[in-house]
Amino acid sequence: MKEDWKKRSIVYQIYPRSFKDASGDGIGDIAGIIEKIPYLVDLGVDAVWLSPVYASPMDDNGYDISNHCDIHPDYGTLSDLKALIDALHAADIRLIMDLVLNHTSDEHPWFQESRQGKDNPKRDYYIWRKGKKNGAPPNNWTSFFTGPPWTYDEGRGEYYLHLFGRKQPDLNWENDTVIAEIEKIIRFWIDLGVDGFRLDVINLISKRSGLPDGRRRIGLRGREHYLNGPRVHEYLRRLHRNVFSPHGVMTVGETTFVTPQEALDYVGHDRGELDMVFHFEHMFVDNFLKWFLLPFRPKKLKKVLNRWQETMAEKGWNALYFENHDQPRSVSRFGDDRRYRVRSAKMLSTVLYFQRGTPYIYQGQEIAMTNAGFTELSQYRDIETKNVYRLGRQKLKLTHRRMMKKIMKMSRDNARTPMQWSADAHAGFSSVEPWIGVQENHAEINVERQRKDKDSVYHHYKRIIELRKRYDVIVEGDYRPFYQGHRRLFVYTRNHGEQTLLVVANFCGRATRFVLPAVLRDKTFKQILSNVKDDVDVRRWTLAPYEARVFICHGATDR
Ligand code: ISL
Repeated sequence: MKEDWKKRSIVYQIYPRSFKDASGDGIGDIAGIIEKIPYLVDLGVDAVWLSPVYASPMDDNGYDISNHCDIHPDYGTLSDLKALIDALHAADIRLIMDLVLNHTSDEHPWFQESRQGKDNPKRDYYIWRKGKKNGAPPNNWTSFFTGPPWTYDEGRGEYYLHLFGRKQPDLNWENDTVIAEIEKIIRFWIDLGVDGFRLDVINLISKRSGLPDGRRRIGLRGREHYLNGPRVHEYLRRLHRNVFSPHGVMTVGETTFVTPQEALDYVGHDRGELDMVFHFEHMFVDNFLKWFLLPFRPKKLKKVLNRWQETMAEKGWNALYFENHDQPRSVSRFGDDRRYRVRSAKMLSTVLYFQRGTPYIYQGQEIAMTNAGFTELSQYRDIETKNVYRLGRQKLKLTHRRMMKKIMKMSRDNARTPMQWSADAHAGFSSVEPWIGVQENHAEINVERQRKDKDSVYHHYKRIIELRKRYDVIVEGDYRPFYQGHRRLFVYTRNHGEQTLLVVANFCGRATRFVLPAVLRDKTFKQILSNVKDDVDVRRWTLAPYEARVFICHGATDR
């Protein structure tokens, strides 16, 4: 990756439905985002990744697009979006749009035409197949949102493929005209002034020809035929050559189930494809196939993160994240959201954001918002959550209690509750009842309160962002892990020229002893960040529960 800003930027993800409602209808909107730009400036972020605001029937909260070049009226208009771009740019913040290119909504005009069949010029825009002789779907695959990924269309008399919901038909990238249309859409947004794209499930766009049956017994059956499919790299190189690279826009691909080695095929400096990818390996350390819960073991998380650091090293670039709109809140998941909410949230951000890569912060993470805590199914809005409940109850015959336990831990709605701006009614998010419940803990956990409190999680995030801007070693330095086999300590150094940075963290609720590794003993460290008050002797000390400290080697010069 050549362009420096992509490596140096701190990106803040906004899930527009839940960020800020300015219009007073209970749904967040673009005007609300504009209102909060001073907040983003105060936090110190350099770019915003905006989850979809396009026209959509909202079956999957906008990840089902019915017009890529228009805005959903819930959020505003195209001119509101232009105003957002201008206002962000005036504040020196870049805008990264979320683009869903694997599928569209079934309400997209392309699909409406495509389903008319034979003589329609768009008949091959999607993946249509005849059913089997007995009328069964064309193959045995399963969809990400449970059930078969095939729906029969009466009018056309064929099945269409949808790896996600029934209302999210997959586009046919084998059709050159589809790619040309996609390029047009990308150019449209570049011309409007956006600076980059987050590409939704981009490693699923190429399906093996013949769409053969899958072999897996459980989980996503058929995935070997479309994960990192046969032509995916060819397609991405084409987009890179034709639209991304001529404009220097940033690209971050969402690539599910990739290993670090496979990720290098997307982000390797010599590949000409993407700048970085979101991988999922660390999102699977406390579960099997998401819904089978496993106890969280910090060592497993550490192992995954270390492996990504070491494999990317000089060859690629990492996207650093613990949260997004699809994942539970990190403090509830990897920290302790009861006894040590503040300290463990600070520890998590410390461990993650001093690594090599571009940091992504998901709205609310910077104040350590917790999981939703919804106990009734009726409180949930998410399509995946509802489908999984149905599958668990009907097919697997699990009890209501058992399903609710899984959902309370893993539902995507955990991260989609309204942003907690203040202790006011509806958490200061809206003047009316929001589309999804506000958490009761907003009285205690909110932006207004944390901005006033120098010891808050918010101020810890601010400090991390300042440090990343001040010390080159945090962006450029290479990564070296220590204590790799330890169950609780997370320790690493970053090195760049004369600068050495040391991160020491205790990933658990018990005190833990640390001794400085021998190779670092000749250095003189000074502390630059911590989540506890007292001073320590860096050579050896006992860390309190969830304690985390960052040191820099003397002689390191400010940039
Ligand atoms: O959320 C998930 C659980 O881990 C995934 O199965 C998720 O659906 C997958 O990572 C793809 O996510 C992206 O595409 C989906 C959309 O629902 C998600 O919100 C989006 O981030 C379909 O467009």
